[in-house]
Amino acid sequence: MKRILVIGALGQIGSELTAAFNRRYGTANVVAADVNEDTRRLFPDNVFERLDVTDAETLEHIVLRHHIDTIVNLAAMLSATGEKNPDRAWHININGLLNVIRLAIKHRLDRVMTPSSIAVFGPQSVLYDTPQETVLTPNTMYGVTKVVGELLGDYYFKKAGLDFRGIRYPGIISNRTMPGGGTTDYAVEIFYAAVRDKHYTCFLSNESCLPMMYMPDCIRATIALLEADRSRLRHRGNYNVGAMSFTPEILTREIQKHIPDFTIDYQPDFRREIARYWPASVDDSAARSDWGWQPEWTLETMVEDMLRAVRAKMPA
Ligand code: VAH
Repeated sequence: MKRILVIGALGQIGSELTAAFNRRYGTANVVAADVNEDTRRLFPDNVFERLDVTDAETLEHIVLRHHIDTIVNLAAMLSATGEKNPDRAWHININGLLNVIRLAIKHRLDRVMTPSSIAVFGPQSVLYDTPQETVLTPNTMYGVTKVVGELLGDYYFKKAGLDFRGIRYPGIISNRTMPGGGTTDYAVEIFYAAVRDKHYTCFLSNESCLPMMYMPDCIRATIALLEADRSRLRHRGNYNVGAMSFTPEILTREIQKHIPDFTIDYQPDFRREIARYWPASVDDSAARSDWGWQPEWTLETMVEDMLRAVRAKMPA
């Protein structure tokens, strides 16, 4: 693994993963690509390529021009936005991924990584301490595309020897790049509202318990799996990883330890139904045994660090 192409380098995870790759592998070995030109501004020292992941021809030119041997494909339309435009979610999430897979096989790339998500689970899944193996009947197009992505990775691993890796990310909380179009985005928005307004109107209900992870843990898990010894991996694109689980009510009480007069009210929308059939917690024992996963951030330390970072970003 020497030359990494990050597709979706401007996104919530992509922007921080690209920075982490630069620190770990050197900017000369990391090509940042995104459908949005702004990436260039974020990573002035990286080679930047404007790329729509559904454009196979441009993707192939980039892979060949920069001698790419590893692709981390983060391009996806997330759960909430995907429900408003399911056809486009399928097109980006599946046809984009197939372009990456076909190119990786054609040019014998070293490995491909693309996220899965807890969105693969649904009404028939075990939703508490959700196991690695359970019924996957997602109730969003985003979740459907993530199940298909996992199956495609497994299929091409068996049929073509493609080294395909992925993590079922929980909700990711971060303070650099705002998330977009996700159901778990409330857990980021709430910090800005708490600092700015001391009040937040939540689009989920107070008992929507979801697994979450702070971005530093997300980056560490992603790099650990990307670098893991191939022979130790019993799964391909579908490792469960956990760190913490909470409801908006629990998160509110933790924020109130720092902002005592912070208040929340609830005006649930369609995203409550999406969250209803996502796990409250996951069993990540496979990730812990296969590639040494171990979270470092807790609800308490995450809230403290998020408030510190958001306060530093907000005008006094
Ligand atoms: C979403 N943040 O809300 C994403 C994630 C676990 C959910 O995949 O759609």
